[in-house]
Amino acid sequence: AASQPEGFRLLPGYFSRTAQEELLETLRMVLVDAPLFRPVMPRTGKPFSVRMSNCGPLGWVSDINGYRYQSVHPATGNPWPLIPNALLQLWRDVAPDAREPEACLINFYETSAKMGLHQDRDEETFDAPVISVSLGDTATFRIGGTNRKDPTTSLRLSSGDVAVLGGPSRLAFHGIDRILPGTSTLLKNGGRINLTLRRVTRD
Ligand code: MD5
Ligand code: FE
Repeated sequence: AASQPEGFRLLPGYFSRTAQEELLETLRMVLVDAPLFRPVMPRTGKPFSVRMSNCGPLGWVSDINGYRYQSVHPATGNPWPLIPNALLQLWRDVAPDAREPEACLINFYETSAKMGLHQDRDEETFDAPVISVSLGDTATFRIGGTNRKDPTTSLRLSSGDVAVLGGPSRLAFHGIDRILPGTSTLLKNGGRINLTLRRVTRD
């Protein structure tokens, strides 16, 4: 669509049902090591409606002091688990020329959770794309331009879909308006998992 920024690519059904189940099983092990935590907004301390964790050398966290990438889990103090091989393979397939991803943010949405319109700009470099994987219930995703006031378009992200945000779309405003309950049988208790692979440093 006209208001969808250049460089945005949706790859519907990239992961088969079997591949989704295998990835989910691997993620469950990751989340034993690095449990979901509920971040809070800087300054206000207002809790996010999503819970999060990470894998990779760096993980994104938000607390009263700000947003940042750090090498350890905020609650356990342990290094984040390794990024699962299936996700490294995805990155190499979709972004073969980019440096390896350093962070994989794991977002868990209950049916009532959402994510307001924002840009991802806590990374040192925006050269690499952000690559997103959706698992579980379908989400209504909104994406605009690089200015908050730019017009937005809404599209659905379903289980197994991959979204690639490269080029100008790397700094596009985006958010999750709602989760559509009962749209997937992948997660027994419903809800949605989103994985975002990112390059963080310039080294
Ligand atoms: C999600 N996650 O589905 C959303 C959207 C986040 C986040 O926004 O920061 O964890 S995934 C699609 C996405 C991810 C990162 C950047 C952009 C889109 N983008 O630049 O448009 O949990
Ligand atoms: Fe984002």
